[in-house]
Amino acid sequence: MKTPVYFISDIHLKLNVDNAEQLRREKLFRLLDKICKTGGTCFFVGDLFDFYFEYPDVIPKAYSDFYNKALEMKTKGVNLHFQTGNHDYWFQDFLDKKIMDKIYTEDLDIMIAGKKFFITHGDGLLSWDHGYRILKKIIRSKFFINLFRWIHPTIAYKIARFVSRSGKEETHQADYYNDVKIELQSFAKKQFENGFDFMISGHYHLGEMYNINQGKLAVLGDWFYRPSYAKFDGKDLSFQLWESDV
Ligand SMILES: [Mn+2]
Repeated sequence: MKTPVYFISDIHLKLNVDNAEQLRREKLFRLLDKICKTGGTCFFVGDLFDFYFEYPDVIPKAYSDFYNKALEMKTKGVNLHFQTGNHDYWFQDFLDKKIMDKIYTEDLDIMIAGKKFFITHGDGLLSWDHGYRILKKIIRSKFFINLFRWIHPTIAYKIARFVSRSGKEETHQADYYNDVKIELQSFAKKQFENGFDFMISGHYHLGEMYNINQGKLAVLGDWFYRPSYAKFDGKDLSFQLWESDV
């Protein structure tokens, strides 16, 4: 994988492009332009889209500016890697062949410039996520996807908007975030004991990096409250908040 590698996750590009969404995208595109200047790899660690469902002949049009930006990055020599999250694993050949250079649907164990990385979107990782892990198997099954594909796109996207809206209500107590932090850190500690140097996770929207023994765990931030990214320069991993004025 070409270095430097930039890790970004949980952008949740929306289906409804209002003013706030437009500003969020401009902020993201400013970072993507910056990445074009250094080259390397831009690695999206899941939930790039709030909802993505591709049909053999139909793609979601709400993301057309992102497709353009992605193609521009590729022509400037940036490689685009994408690990699917829980909001955007229903891709087909448009995302796979035209937009991204590489797509991963599973957790990734990879060497980059001599360092061992564990890269995961992170959904289903927590020890108490039993029910979710079963649901994840069902909604990612070929059977479920083929069934959903026969719903007219207008209706399918109406369902998606509804599910996405109802998901917004989900806010957690500080205790929850603390439990998540502890759980992720103990998971990472085991990975580091098993020879990994770095672990990258999205999904939990923490936007923080932790030093654990000799390893580093980056839990990336979402692009609503804590726009951020991690950067591997070929030697070390650093974490950056991406403020609006940068
Ligand atoms: Mn997620």
